[in-house]
Amino acid sequence: MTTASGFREINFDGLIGPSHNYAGLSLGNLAATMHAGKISRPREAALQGLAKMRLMLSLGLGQGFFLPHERPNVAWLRQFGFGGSDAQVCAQAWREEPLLFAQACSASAMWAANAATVSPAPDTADGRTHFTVANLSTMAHRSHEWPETLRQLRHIFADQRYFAVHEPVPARFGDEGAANFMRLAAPVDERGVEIMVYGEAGGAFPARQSAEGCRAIFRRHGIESSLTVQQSPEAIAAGAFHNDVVAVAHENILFAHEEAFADKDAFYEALQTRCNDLVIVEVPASEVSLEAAIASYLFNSQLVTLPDGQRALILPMECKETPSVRRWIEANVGANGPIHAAHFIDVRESMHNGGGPACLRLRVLLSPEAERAVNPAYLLDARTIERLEAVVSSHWPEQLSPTCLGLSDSWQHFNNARGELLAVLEQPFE
Ligand code: SUG
Repeated sequence: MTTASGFREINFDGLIGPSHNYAGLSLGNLAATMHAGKISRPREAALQGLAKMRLMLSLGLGQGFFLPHERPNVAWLRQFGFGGSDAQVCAQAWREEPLLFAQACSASAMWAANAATVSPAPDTADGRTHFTVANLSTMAHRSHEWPETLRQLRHIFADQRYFAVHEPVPARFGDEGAANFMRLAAPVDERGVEIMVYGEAGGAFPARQSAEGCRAIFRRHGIESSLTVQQSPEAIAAGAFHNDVVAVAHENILFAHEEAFADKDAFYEALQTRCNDLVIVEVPASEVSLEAAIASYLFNSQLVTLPDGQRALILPMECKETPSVRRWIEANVGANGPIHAAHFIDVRESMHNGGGPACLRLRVLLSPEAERAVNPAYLLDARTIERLEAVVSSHWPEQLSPTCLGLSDSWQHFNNARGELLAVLEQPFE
């Protein structure tokens, strides 16, 4: 929705790249582990992502996109001592270090919620929108995304009167970007409370977000009203490798699972004192277990306000197919609010790697002036979506198995597909 002062949120989705595959690279991400070795469908994956973007546009919401990164990432492989031509680097890496090579091929930059943490202008000391690119240092296949993400963000949000794009925090301190960030503000164009959720190491699965990383970002962005909150170890153990698998915030609504936070009473109390008209929509474990929430990605939905002021959840299909989750939605989403409507979408190709609707997008709240300063090449209308669909339909592989990553035909296919994409987009991207 557009506020009285004209602020509105634009979602930037990662266009799913041609190398999308199920290599099982993310320990603690149960969907990805469960689908390891299966055959992926990159073309279908990208079309599903584009259909989501199309739905958002048709609902009257702002929509942008990020380009897929070049894969395999040969420059990264060279850092491991592989040399010669690009093809020689790839062949040697596949032969000698197949896991490393799979990590160099991952299309994981599609999950744009992990691109950066974004503090909207009303919250920051200098009144600009601040971005800190995520270092994603916990997972090898994601740790080499940041240089290209930084480049694209600086290209999109180049106007320093409105935007500041920061480099990642030091890699020793894991940071996974907006997946562990929430903001509560009513109205949205007034100063909000920014929340970052970190994990404590020691469980069976990695805790990807460090508390130091959260606090560093708040300092860099000049945030006055901030909270750093611990994710519950039970949630991480159950497969919530990011906070956005168990909670999401929008305007004055916190929508969260009962077991999302380590000390929810202290957290809710701190929120009550900082957020006007706070509404906590908590889903009790007795109605939806952590396991069902994580399998369905109920909380990885996009909670949005439509132009008529109604609030809607954009949910993955899996929520309809999980009986306890479907029952909760039927009983709690409706005209009496606070969440009025539910839209279900099919993003199964991404879901099988643990990425739901909210993972695929980075939210950026912008004033009208700041929106005009965004590089228009990365903003979508129906015509550009059609162009993207056409290039994906002609050039993205139909199927891919992780064992095919080592074929030189695959690398050529990925490169050609990306080249065709850049050729079809009218504006200069590189
Ligand atoms: O980092 N999956 C991603 C999913 C990211 C979801 N993002 C948010 N929750 N915001 C991850 O675990 C799987 C890739 C593989 O196994 O091949 C992967 O990276």
